[in-house]
Parts: sequence; structure tokens; C-alpha cells
Amino acid sequence: MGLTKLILYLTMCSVYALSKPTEKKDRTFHEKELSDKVHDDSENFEYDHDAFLGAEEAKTFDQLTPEESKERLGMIVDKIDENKDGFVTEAELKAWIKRAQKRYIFENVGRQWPDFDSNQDGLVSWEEYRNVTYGYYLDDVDADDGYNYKQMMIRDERRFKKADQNGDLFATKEEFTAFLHPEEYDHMKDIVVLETMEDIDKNGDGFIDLEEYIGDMYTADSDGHEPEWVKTEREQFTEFRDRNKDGKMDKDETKDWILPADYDHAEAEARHLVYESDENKDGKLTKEEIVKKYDLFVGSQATDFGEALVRHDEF
Ligand SMILES: *[C@@H]1O[C@H](CO)[C@@H](O)[C@H](O)[C@H]1NC(C)=O
Ligand SMILES: [Ca+2]
Ligand SMILES: [Ca+2]
Repeated sequence: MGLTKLILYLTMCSVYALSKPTEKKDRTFHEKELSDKVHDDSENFEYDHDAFLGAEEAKTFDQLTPEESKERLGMIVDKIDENKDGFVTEAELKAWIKRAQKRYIFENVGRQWPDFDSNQDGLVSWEEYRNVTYGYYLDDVDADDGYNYKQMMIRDERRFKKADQNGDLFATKEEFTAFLHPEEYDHMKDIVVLETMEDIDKNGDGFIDLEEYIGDMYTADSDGHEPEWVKTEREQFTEFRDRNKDGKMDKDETKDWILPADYDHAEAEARHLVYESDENKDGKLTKEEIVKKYDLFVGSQATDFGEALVRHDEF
């Protein structure tokens, strides 16, 4: 198995592993821009850490003791408090999270860039991207291993051309960012909607009907018993998603679902963090309130067994 093939395969495995059949698959882009972690505070606060710090910075905090974490968090709080009145408001927190979000996307693209810019000329051509991602498939087009590489490649090329705004088939870093994170760019939103619809619209009529909508999130058990959330989703579809009540979702209805215009994930996360740490309920946070909840904001996995071993190896 070639290296790029292996990487592609592992990437797809992780994508598929994320959606266990009984768990709901989420097509929306509510939270994806802030972290690739699942937001479930009953499990851990990794999503919040990524949102608050950016993924790279969050990793460096994982190496700190609780005392070190608290100290650095205190310094960060001074930066977030832009008007220096000693309180962090929801608006200041939202602005901070937006900056972390930009950093997260920038880092993510920066990490992948050297893999694709093979000749290191500061541009990623479609040919470079295609060779790196689909080189193995192109070498042996007849290889049949269950994945439809050809279909994926056609889709990638279409998205690449959309991101490549001057049409020279070379992507600048900005254009490549639009390719990898299309949900961040207005001119890419239509193609995000189109790709999503193509995935879900199994009968290919250009619409998503109720069965296709449910079928995408949930594979029926053999006993035919539907979990409660599936029933709720059926109601959601009929009452909210299918706004014009023709029994199916068109392009605009799909767009409102996966890229809702009025949903701001940085704002939602800021509200969440304030709610969780505003001890005296005055609607703003002091440094003490934030540092007290350091595990929510930055955490420290230093007590975790695996991390403890890493630390031990280092010293
Ligand atoms: C892509 O691969 C083909 C076939 O191996 C090769 O001829 C071509 O030069 C490669 N292009 C780039 C930009 O790497
Ligand atoms: Ca359909
Ligand atoms: Ca409709």
C-alpha cells in the first residue's frame, strides 16, 4: 500500500469511525470551525479548549501542570479584557474566540500545505493536489477497494476550480484555504450545499426527501425500533426544514439547515463559557471566575496517565 493511499485510507477510516450507526450524523457546520473535537462537556472539555485557544495552543497547555495552566490563563485573560475594566464580557470573549478560530484554520492549512506544494513554488496546483491525494488510484485505475476514488476526485476538482478564483488551476494559500474550509467563504457556500445534497439525495432527483434525510443520519436497526431522536428529526424535517411544505428540501432549504445564517458558533461558545463560569451571575467574568474554571477554558491533562508518561519521558 503506497503512503498516500495509506493516508487517504486512514483519513476515510476516521471519517467513517466518527459515525457509529446508532449515533446521529451531523451535517451542519455549527461547530466544526472551532475544533475537530466533539462538543460534549460530560466527556471532556477538549472542544472548549480548542475554541478558546486554537488547537495548537491547546496542545501546549496539555503539557502544563494545573498551576502553570492557571498562571498562563491569567495572562490570557488580561489580553481578552480589551477595555481593561477588569471584566471579560461575552462580546470580548466572542472576539477572542473568533481570533482563535482564524488561527485554527490558518494552522490547519499551514500544516497540510507542505504535503501538497510538491515543487515548493508557493502555490498548490490542481495537478499537485491530485497526484498527492489520488496518485495511487491514478497508477492503478482498476484497483477496486470499495471506495469510489474517481467520484471523489471529480468532486475535489470541481471544488478546487471553485476555490481557484482566477482560474489558472494554481491555488494560492488563500484559495487553498477556501478549498479546504469552504464553509468559511461566501463564494464556496453553494458548492458546500451541492456536495451535501449529492451525498444525501440517493434517488438523484435534486431534492432531499424525508426518507433520504433520515437515512443519512440513521441506519434502521433490524428490530425496526426507532430511537426517540429519530422521531424528533422527522418532526424537525416536516415542521422546520421543509419550509415550503412540498415534502422535500431544495437547495435553499438545505443551505438554511447546514449553514444557518443566524447561527454564530463563536457567539454560542462565548455564551456557553460565560454561563458555565459566571459564579455571581452578573453577566461578566472576573479573572478569578475564569481561573477557578481553568479546566473548562484550558484544562490540563497533566494528571492523565498517558500525558504523565509523555512528561516523564521529556525530563
Ligand atoms: C503528476 O504525476 C504525473 C504522473 O506520475 C507526472 O507526470 C506529473 O509530472 C506529476 N505532476 C506534478 C505537478 O507533480
Ligand atoms: Ca432525492
Ligand atoms: Ca421544501
